[in-house]
Amino acid sequence: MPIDATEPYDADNIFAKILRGEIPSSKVYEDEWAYAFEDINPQAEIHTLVIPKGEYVSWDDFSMSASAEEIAGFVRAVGKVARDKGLVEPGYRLLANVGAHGGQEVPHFHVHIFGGQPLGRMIA
Ligand code: D5M
Repeated sequence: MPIDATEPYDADNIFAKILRGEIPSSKVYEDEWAYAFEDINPQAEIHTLVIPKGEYVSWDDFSMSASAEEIAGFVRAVGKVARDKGLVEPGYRLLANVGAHGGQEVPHFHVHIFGGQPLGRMIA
């Protein structure tokens, strides 16, 4: 079920539980600002999720409420994950679904990294 991007943060959402180590995930990267893990239902050869460690429901919440330091740290982490996976050449795609029309299902802000194959013009 898509979420309402303006809803309050739910500390029991599945990505909050992953961050707390309460449920398992295939971790690929972690630093002070971000945690990255493999998507459980991959839509491309490489499909990795990057989430901020702070409690933000959506891109709207993150971009409007996070500090400049958190935003910079998170953006740098997304770039690092893509580099570490060798995706810069031949390229990759970033996606953030926001709210109901965006098809966002997990109410903790996340960026999808897709790669490992030509992605065409599909929108995930
Ligand atoms: O994308 C939410 C994404 O989160 C979707 O691609 C599946 C993925 N997902 C859901 N539960 C898990 C767990 N437990 N591990 C890894 N990946 C998960 P959205 O942008 O909200 O539609």
